[in-house]
Amino acid sequence: MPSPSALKGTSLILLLTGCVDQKFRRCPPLATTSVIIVFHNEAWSTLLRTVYSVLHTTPAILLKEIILVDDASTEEHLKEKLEQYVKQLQVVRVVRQEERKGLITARLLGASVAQAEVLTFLDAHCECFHGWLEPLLARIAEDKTVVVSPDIVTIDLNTFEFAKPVQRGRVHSRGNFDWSLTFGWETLPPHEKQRRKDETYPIKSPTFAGGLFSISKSYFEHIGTYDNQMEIWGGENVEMSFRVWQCGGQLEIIPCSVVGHVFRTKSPHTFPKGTSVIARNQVRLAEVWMDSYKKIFYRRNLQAAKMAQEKSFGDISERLQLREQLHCHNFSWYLHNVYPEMFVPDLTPTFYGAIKNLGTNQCLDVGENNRGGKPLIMYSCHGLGGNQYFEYTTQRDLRHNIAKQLCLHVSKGALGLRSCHFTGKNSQVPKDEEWELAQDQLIRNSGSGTCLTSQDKNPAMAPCNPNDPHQLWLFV
Ligand code: LR7
Ligand code: MN
Repeated sequence: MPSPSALKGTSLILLLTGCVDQKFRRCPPLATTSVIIVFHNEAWSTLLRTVYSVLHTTPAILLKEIILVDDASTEEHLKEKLEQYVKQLQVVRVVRQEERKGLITARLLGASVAQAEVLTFLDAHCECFHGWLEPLLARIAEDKTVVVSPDIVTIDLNTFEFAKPVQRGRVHSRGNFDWSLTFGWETLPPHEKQRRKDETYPIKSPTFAGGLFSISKSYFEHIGTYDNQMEIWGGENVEMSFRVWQCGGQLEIIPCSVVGHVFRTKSPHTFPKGTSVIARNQVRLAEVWMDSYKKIFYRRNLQAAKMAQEKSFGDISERLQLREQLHCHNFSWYLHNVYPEMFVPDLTPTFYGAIKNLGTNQCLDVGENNRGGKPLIMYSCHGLGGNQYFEYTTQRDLRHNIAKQLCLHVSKGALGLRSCHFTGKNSQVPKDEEWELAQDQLIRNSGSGTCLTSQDKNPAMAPCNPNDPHQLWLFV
């Protein structure tokens, strides 16, 4: 039988002291919850570890049931054997999605049969820590328009250990997104630190990871559950984040609730229709929630742009109707009020795309995994955006900004890539990050007065010479 480390009396170190002192009302008791765990071909040990950790850490009075939703797994151990095994656990049952459609419709199936007042979703490779549930339910009891996530701790992929508190530190994170619509984590901005009266206080979060959360069942229905035409994996967490905020709800991380999750380095799932379903899910969310800001996303994902143009992302009329019915705010409201720290690139940059060199017919390219600091390269123009995507902005910097905002600069005569100095508020473009794009097709750096060239198949800086074709560039 799996033995969750939470039971070994390891330590309460994972919990903040203020959390240990918290009391929760017994009369009337908090609402009960249905825990919904969706899975596709999950390993027996991790799935059961998740189930047992819920059983061992949740007061029986609060736990209505655990619903395991099988998204058409093919592994033998997840069939009859699993069903027989969980019978002895009484409050656990298995429901099956016959056709492999992904985690979104699987969660919807689980929610549709759930009987408790609050739904709690978990991934199938989690471990709940002592006292994880009460703070989530207590917050919903205060305000049922709040969608709450636990503080998610990493379970090591190889050893299956909880990350040590030292590694975790006392630094809290919140969820964000970038303009390729990828979810990420960031540290709290100063105003959020000030707003919180003590360390047990909920953290407001612009987006949520989406796998581990509790929500009032009636609020889940009110706010439009999920987009049931999203398939397999991806995008639904960003969709729900925008929707909850724009339509009057809130997303919070509750630091006193701790749940471990096994973070994997790559996706273990098959995608029966290919991975383009991720872009399709993202286009659906961009079309419904992002207004004209969707253009910023499309410039960064040409596959998505193509789907949007060809209208091959399915029917979204029901979702648009929902936005109408709930009188939701627009995306600009979300950016200003929920995530004012977000840098919004030009809606219409002066130039954008790949930068092609007329001497070599190759394109300027940031190379693999360049998050600033690595040298740029010249590479065959592939027309896919990605590492060859640049924007020449209204403030005259040259950005590679699919995820992070990275700027071309010249220091000590050399071309480089680094985090942009211009971030919107109270900031300016330094001369070494400023570029002049003149009629003569030269790309001139304002600080050094030198021009971008392709030298021995590498991008470099040189004294400007409009007669050298290696110094002539074109946005394509
Ligand atoms: O086709 C599928 N069918 C499924 O049932 C694909 C997946 N699944 C199940 C899978 O077995 C798992 O239980 O869905 C769950 C999530 O899939 P993972 O664990 O492979 O992906 P992930 O941990 O990267 O997922 C994160 O992003 C997803 C985007 O669609 C979902 O929102 C996940 O819920 C989310 N996980 C978390 O938020 C946990 C915290 C990690 C972070 C960040
Ligand atoms: Mn997961």
